[in-house]
Order: sequence, then structure tokens, then C-alpha cells
Amino acid sequence: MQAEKLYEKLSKRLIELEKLPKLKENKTISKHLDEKGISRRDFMKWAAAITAMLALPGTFTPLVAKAAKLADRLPIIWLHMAECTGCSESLLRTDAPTIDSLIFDYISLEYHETLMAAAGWQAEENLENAIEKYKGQYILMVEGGIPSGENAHFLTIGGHGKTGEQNAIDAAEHAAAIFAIGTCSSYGGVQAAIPNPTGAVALSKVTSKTVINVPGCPPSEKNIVGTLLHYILYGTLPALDVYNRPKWAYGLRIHDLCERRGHFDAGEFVEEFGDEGAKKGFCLYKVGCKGPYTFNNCSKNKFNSHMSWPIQAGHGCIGCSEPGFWDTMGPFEEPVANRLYNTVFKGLGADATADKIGVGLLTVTGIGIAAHAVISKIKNPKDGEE
Ligand code: FSX
Ligand code: SF4
Ligand code: F3S
Repeated sequence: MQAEKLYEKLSKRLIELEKLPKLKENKTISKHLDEKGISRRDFMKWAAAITAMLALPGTFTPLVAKAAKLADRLPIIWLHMAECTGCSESLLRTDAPTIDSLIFDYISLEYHETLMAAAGWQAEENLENAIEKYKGQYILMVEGGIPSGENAHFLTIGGHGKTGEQNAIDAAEHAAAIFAIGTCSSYGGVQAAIPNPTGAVALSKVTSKTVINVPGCPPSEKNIVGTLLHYILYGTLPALDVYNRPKWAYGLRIHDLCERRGHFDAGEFVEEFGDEGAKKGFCLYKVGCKGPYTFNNCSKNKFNSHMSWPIQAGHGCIGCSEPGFWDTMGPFEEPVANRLYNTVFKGLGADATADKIGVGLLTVTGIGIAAHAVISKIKNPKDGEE
């Protein structure tokens, strides 16, 4: 769609949203941010960054800012299943709250087990009331894998002892949009690792409705907030990849966005942790980096108030936003080498060296790294495996 037409469409959507009542007695977002010491200038800088992240032209920044202001018009129900709560923590527990985490303070979070004061019977009633009151309007966000079928009892919640699976099914039924937050909810996660004793599955396995996956263990706060703002802006689902991940966030591989990529192309690798190559910031492929098989934008968004990300910190990517990574990407500090694995590159497991990985991936993705890979082969006499 042409930019002007899209601008018009999104503006109209926001005008409609603006007519909806505020769901809680909120201060304006400017006042909310002001009280936390965040200036309007910082807010607009943040809106510009989100605009770029959502692959929209810079002229859309005022629309993104407005979408953030209207974030209190849509009710959100956030359920916890089997997980570590790291996804919520990624968003909420920063020492100096970022604008992303403050947006979550500001939205109308009707139900969130970690944050609410209610417990037991009262919590259960709150959930039922929120579903009833906002039928067909609420956004459902679910964190955690879901013990299912005959194992569903492994996750039993609340006064009436409902299973997590039943809660997820009931909440999904009347949701306007459904987001699986984190790898556990997107694909089952750590509790679904072999032998999966609780029969944990992805949210998409317990509902027939479309689920947008926002994986990562945990996902970055920007990907969580970006997903929400995208929905506020468009009111429709984003373009998705084969695993139902938004393409704006998961369209490229870690390897394509990596600051160490130049070293991969030049055949400069860390051979073991702590060596000279590690000190020089060389590529981590040989110490297990799974960046070539993992789709996410971590290098752009980073974690801990956007401070760092795994590869910047000196460890390879462990593939945490791919399905079944606990089983398929390990051992985490060894290269994939000759093992088979089960990502979108299924069957590409016969790669013995980093150079071959480059060539192998080229045939699948068409991304032009063959020339570099061939050059690095020639230039890399220390690589004796060939
Ligand atoms: Fe899973 Fe979220 Fe990993 Fe943890 O709860 S994606 S275990 S970071 O936190 O679901
Ligand atoms: Fe970066 Fe890992 Fe790719 Fe090396 S293998 S360039 S460290 S993503
Ligand atoms: Fe996960 Fe790899 Fe990013 S391990 S956090 S997808 S760098």
C-alpha cells in the first residue's frame, strides 16, 4: 500500500479508537511520563524508533505516538502458564523504567497474575469478569507453555482448580487478538523439551484461532510493546513468517544483523572462550553461536534497558526464538556441525565448518554471503578442517 493511503487508513483507525472510553482513570501519557522524568522529546524519539522498527516511514512517527496515547482504550488480559515469568520481567523489572515498560503501566491491563493484588477466588472471579465485560474486544497475551490433554492437571490454577489449558481455551474464545508472548507460549518452550513430562504445548495448539507468536526466551521489551502498538495502529494482524512471527521483528536472522558478521565473513573466529579472538570480538560461530539459524532482531533492540544482548556480551546466540531450541540447538557452546536440527533450515545439518554454513544457507535464503564465504575459505589457512 502506498504510504499516503496507509497513513490515511491508520489515522482513521486511531480516530475511531479515540472515540472509545478510557478504560481506567488514567493521567494523560505525557503526565505519566513527566512524573517519571521522561521528557516529550524523549517520548518522540522513542516513537520514532518504534516507527522505524515497524518498518514505517519516519513521517508516521506522530501516528505511533498517538497509538501509544490510546493504549489505554483496549483491554488486555495476560495469562501465565508454565514458565519462568522472564517475559514479564523482561518488560517490567528494569532499574530505571524505560518508556516501553511505562506503556505497560499505562495500558488497561485487566488481568495479570504477577502484577495484580488479588489471589485465589478473587483472582479467578476477576478473570471471568474481565472476559465477560470485554467479550470480543480484549487482547489476550499468554506467557508460558500449556500442559495439555491428559497432562493438563499439571497446571491447575485458582479456587475452582481449573487447568491452565481450560483458562487459555476460555480466554482465547472471546479475544479480539491473541499473542503468544515468549518461546514457551509460542512453541512450548523449556518445559516441552524432551521428554516433556507435563505434555506442554504451544498456545496455538489449544485454540483454533490465529495466534501471533512473539518468541524469545525472553522476548525483548521492544518486541512485546511493538506487537501491541502494531495492533493498536492497524487493528489487523501483521505480516507473518512460517511460524506466525511478525516479519517486522523476526524477518531477518541474528547472523544478518550481527556486529561480529564482518569477522565471520573474514574467517576470524573465537576458538575458545577467553582466547585472543574473544578479546578482539571475533565471530562466535565455533563456540556455538546459532545466529545463522535464528530469526530475531536482538542486536537492534537489546535487553536490560537496551544495554546489551548475548553476542555483544561475548556468548553465542542459543537460538532462543526458534521452535524446540532446547532440543535442537544444544549443546549451546558447540557448533551445529554435522548434527541435524529442526529449524526452518531443516536438513542443512551436514555443515562441517563455518564457511560451509555460509554457502549452505545461501542456497536456502538467497542472501549473498557466498562470495564472502568462499573468500574466507581461501583466506583462512588456520582453519584446518577442510
Ligand atoms: Fe518462557 Fe516467559 Fe523463557 Fe521464561 O514466562 S520464554 S521460560 S524467559 O519467561 O515463557
Ligand atoms: Fe554473529 Fe554468530 Fe553470525 Fe558470528 S555466527 S556473525 S557471532 S551471529
Ligand atoms: Fe535469544 Fe539469540 Fe537473541 S539467544 S536473545 S535469539 S541473540
